[in-house]
Amino acid sequence: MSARNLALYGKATQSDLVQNPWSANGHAINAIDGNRDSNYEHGSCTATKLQDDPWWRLDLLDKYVVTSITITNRKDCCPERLDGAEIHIGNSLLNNGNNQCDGGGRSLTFKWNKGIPGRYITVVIPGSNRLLTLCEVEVYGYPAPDEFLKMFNSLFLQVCCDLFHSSWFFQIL
Ligand SMILES: [Ca+2]
Repeated sequence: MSARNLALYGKATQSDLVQNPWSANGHAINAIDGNRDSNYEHGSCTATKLQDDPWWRLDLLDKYVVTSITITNRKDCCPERLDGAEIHIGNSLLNNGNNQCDGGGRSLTFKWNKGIPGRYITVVIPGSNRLLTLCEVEVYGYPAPDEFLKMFNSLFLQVCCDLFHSSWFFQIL
């Protein structure tokens, strides 16, 4: 099947933006506008205010088999904010380290051979006084057959900064 970015057809929300002084540029939909521009001031990235456990969530509006996800981090400043972010992919809504890492603005992709059934993609940074920024989230997959939904549970990933290599990676939680 041809790859289609399902995120473009979904709905995005986030925990809060109101008290972010640059809120005009940080709406949740900016991570699914089809644009990886990683300069926050260009208006294609999201940002929550500083808060406990900030989150961003995508509702694909139907159940899909998700075969890959690509996230793009901010480049013009502070890419380290994303370190430790957890990504949950699944069919239910669940409740939702601070080091230096170079490599802002890069796009990070995780692929699954068999795919994960999912309607909701939630990104959360656990911890107090954190700020979540995403410049783009792309989700690829195809409509889920009924039998597939019984075979697998949801999946948790974590975005990590490898300080030794100054690089980013996903790990499965
Ligand atoms: Ca964007």
